[in-house]
Amino acid sequence: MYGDCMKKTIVVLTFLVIGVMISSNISAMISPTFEDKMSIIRNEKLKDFQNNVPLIIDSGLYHTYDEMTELLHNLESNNSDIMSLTSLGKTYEDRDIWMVKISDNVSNNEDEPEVLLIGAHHGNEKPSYEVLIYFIKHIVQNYSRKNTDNDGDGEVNEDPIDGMDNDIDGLIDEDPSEDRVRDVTNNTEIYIIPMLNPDGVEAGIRKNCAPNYGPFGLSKEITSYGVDLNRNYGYRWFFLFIFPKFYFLSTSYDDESNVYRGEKPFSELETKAIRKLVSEQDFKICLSYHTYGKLIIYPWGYTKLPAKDKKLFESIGKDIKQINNYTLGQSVFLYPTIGDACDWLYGRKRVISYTIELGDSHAPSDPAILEEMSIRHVGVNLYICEKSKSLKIKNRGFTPFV
Ligand SMILES: [Ca+2]
Ligand SMILES: [Ca+2]
Ligand SMILES: [Ca+2]
Ligand SMILES: [Ca+2]
Ligand SMILES: [Zn+2]
Repeated sequence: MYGDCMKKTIVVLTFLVIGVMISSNISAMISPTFEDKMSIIRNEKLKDFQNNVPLIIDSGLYHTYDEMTELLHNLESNNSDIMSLTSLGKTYEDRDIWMVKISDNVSNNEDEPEVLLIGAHHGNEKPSYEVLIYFIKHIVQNYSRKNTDNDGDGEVNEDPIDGMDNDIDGLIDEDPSEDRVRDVTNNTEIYIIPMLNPDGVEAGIRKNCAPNYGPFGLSKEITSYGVDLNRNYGYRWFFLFIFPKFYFLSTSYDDESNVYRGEKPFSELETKAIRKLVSEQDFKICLSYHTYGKLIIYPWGYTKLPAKDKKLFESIGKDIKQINNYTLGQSVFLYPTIGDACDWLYGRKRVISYTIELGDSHAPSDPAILEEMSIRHVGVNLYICEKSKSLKIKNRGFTPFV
């Protein structure tokens, strides 16, 4: 009797195990889950962090710092009614950190919702500044242009950049709207820092180029160069000491690491510049552009706990996803980090902040891929500007990190 019962149990269990294996395999084959996608990108990126070789690319496709500087000056002088260009300060290698402001009455600080767009925290992530340069050009080129039938089908602005085929002709976003550009420019204030880390861009490296004096700045000699600027923001800084294993490989206090976070919060000129700007302005939404992985990720990055505004992050995130077709989720599930811009912006001031991980590589060499990515994110940027107008969220009072 006992043996029979055992046999039956084993048979049932075997079928159960096989069933579970088959069904989970099938579901993995049908649609890779969020976690599957994340784990593939995670493994690639964590390996990438170990790689300190500068990124060398053919000239022409991507702007150099000097080319961008010249372009922005030209755009400003030809469009000074809606565009201003200011330096947020110098980097270690004496380059200006340029900030573009776009709005009507651009020299006034009007009572309009403010949006912040940042590129190139990491100097080897080329498209992260190109999409923003493209966006600036799109705005100034379309602002005073009359509504145009871009695709010559007799209708005007029938298919704006929103990821949808609005007029059901089989083409997507083929007739961008000049009115939309005007509306956003007239009714919001857009602050764009296309290249936060110009020293890193010129060197083709992730970090900036400032010297380090040991992990905590205690050495008299230079021990290495560069800080990962997107680990240098002052939020939950001490968690690295409390939970070192949780952040292993993605946030480091080893100054030679590619994800070295700096000797203390805001030790770097570039992050200091952002802190000052954010303390003076009242941003509603921020997009921080990076490469790669085709992701839209939002706080928290330091904990698996959900943010208070998780529902809002998800709902705005889904609208962004509609436009760029990226994967949406909480950033900790890519990998846990401390001191990234979005955790700090949201944690300190409740700015609704997303990291956009563009594309499949740090520097695609196909201009068509870059162009498509840029157009998509013109749509994303316009959308978050529009969204900022109806966003009823009270910013927290600014508390600088102590
Ligand atoms: Ca048009
Ligand atoms: Ca048309
Ligand atoms: Ca269409
Ligand atoms: Ca469309
Ligand atoms: Zn990055």
